[in-house]
Amino acid sequence: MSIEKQLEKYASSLYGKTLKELTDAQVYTVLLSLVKELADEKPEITGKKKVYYFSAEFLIGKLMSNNLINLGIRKEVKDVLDKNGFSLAEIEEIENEPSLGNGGLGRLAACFLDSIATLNLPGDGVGLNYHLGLFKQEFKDNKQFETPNPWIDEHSWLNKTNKSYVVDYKDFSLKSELYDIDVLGYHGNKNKLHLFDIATVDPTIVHDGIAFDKENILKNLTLFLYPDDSDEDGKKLRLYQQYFMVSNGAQMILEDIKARKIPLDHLDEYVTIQINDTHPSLVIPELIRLLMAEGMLQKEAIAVVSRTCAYTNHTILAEALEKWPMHYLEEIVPHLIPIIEALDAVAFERSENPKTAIIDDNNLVHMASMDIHFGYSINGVAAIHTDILKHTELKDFYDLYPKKFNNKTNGITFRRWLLSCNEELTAFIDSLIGEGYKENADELEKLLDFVNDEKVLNSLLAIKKQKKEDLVSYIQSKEGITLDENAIFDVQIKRLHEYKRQQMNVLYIIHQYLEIKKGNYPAHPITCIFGAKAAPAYILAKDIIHTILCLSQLINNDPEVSKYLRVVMVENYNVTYAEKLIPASDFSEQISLASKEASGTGNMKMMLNGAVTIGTDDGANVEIHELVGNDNIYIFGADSDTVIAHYEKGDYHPRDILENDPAVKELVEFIISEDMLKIGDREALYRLHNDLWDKDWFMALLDVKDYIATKEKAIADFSDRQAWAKKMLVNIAKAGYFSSDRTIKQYNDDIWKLK
Ligand code: CRA
Repeated sequence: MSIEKQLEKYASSLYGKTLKELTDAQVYTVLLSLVKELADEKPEITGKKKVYYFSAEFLIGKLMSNNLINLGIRKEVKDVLDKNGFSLAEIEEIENEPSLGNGGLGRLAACFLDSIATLNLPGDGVGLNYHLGLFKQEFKDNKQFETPNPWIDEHSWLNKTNKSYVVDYKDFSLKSELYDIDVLGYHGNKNKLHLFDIATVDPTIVHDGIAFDKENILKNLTLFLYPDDSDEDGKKLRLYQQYFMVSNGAQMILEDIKARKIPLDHLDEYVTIQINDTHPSLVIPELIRLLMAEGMLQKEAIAVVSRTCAYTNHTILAEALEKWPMHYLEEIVPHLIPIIEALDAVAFERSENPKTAIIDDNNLVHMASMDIHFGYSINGVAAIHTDILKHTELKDFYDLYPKKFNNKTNGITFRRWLLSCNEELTAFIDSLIGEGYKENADELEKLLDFVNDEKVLNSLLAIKKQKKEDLVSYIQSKEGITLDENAIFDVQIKRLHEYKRQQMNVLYIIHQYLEIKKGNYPAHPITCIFGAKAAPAYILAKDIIHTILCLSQLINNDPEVSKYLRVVMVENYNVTYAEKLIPASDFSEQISLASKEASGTGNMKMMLNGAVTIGTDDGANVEIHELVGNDNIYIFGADSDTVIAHYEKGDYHPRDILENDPAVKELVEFIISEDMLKIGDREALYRLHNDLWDKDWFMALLDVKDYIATKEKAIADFSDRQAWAKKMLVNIAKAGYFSSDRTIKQYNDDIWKLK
């Protein structure tokens, strides 16, 4: 049956109408039903061994466009809809975005599932079905407020299964429900994303933004992703969630293994569990416990699990490496404690070094330590990050287990971050080098043949302009702010964190503003675009958002300045917004303090869409730098060795810089100037200002002058349009390395060894 006939069939069975007579929302539902039916018919990927990617986050984004691409029917569907008076783009807007992740880590998990299925490897995701996801961000009085994001409709991609397990806590047991989402690879073969849930969860307990009773586990367990963990109850809820996820996942795996009549002591020949950061680490003691309940000796269970689990570290920020107080475990999962104590004893036998202990002197249980002792692989997510883990952060572990450590530089799925979000660029690349790069991303290098082809370069510029125009109208409709597509679009989009240094970009904007006021205009008009959510309890991050929004108000309303400089922070930055912003970016802001950004993946997405990076030698920027060479990237700032030495010596004092450098001081003082205090909240502005004087933990003032000078150079270079287009082309051509297909192939070759 043709796509058109099948759509008509659903239009008739669901609504008793013809396609033409439907509303947009009904067309969406009809399309969803069809795609789910087609996905259902696709074969599940099978094989002897399977990887289970355990992750507290899967930031999958809207799925319609990607599923259409991966089923190979997007063009046909678009034509049928056109013919019937609908626009596929508008229909796709209707889908709610599931916000099941905070940022890079969750989005990476989603890209990985896409690539695992595309490479035809058996591999499923295991996570939680948060009903309200991550909070939705709203701006009021230039400040962030949080509200729930209910994304689950009557019609969604979730398929309820009949699987269910009992998860025991100290004082009660919970019965799980399992929802699956089909994960289609580029050729349509499929794996599953398993999202566990409970029936009793109750969104009506949420009030005043995202407040709720944190002790009512029956009602709140799967309400939110990472609810406010600034107080005791929030932390405990997180532990309840983590254990729920891993116990369900482990039970599901063992059920399958037993059904296949595989002896449990051979588990590792059939299963690998990839532990995505420390949130799923309790799977180690839980799996040991379950194997022992099946009659296995503890020693043997520890050995089998150690051959089954592998751990990925995503950060060196100490506060993000989870440590659970023993008394929480006593209160919530006491049955794991004897196992964790046994693991601690084994670790102690291997090394008496207190730095590699699982249970420390303060009775905190270190999740990463458990993963490293009892996992068979430990990987970082970019070359520099893995190096820092080996030689600094996890040095004592590396000395103990040098062979376990390996690097897997992150990647992104080109299906979403090029084919789906930038059809124009995709079609143009197809016309130049054919479609082989869609299977083998390295073929993008063929674009280098055109590096001196004026016509090709002009077309690249024209496509960028088109995507900027699209973004201008999107921002106009969403934010009510008018932008000019002829300005440079200078884009910093990522979670708000001091280490990512949005505050340094703020100082750049202040510099530019003051220069314009003095009559020194930039070589080209520039528009600084931000997108970022701050954790609800992260006060300084919220102060930075406030400062950006105040600057935006001040600058955009000043006709003299706004000719040259505009500032916009988009509300509720999410995957959908990223898909609009990335194709329209000229400058890719990747300005973390060197050594602090494990990898970054936005940097890869922007490069692939022809943005040029302004960045520090940090995370995957280092590898981008190596690939594109000095002429096609703007690198600045202190390197990671210098930064690490500052931390070790404790010799960085922002006050010294401010007292000796009036130019830098002028920028910081502007935060509490009359102009700003008129618009903003005195307390918030002073808090950021004072932090920059007294602490500046992520050393924005160390790099700010170099940053400003580098950006000025980039702005001047931008005016030579042909030369700039060459940089764009080289960036696109060299982006192939960052395909998550490459990353997943490496995970499989080195760690999972499936097929
Ligand atoms: N915040 C890192 O900081 C990295 C992603 C994915 C992060 C990023 O640099 O690209 O992971 N770390 O590897 C993290 O979440 C808990 O640690 C991130 O998303």
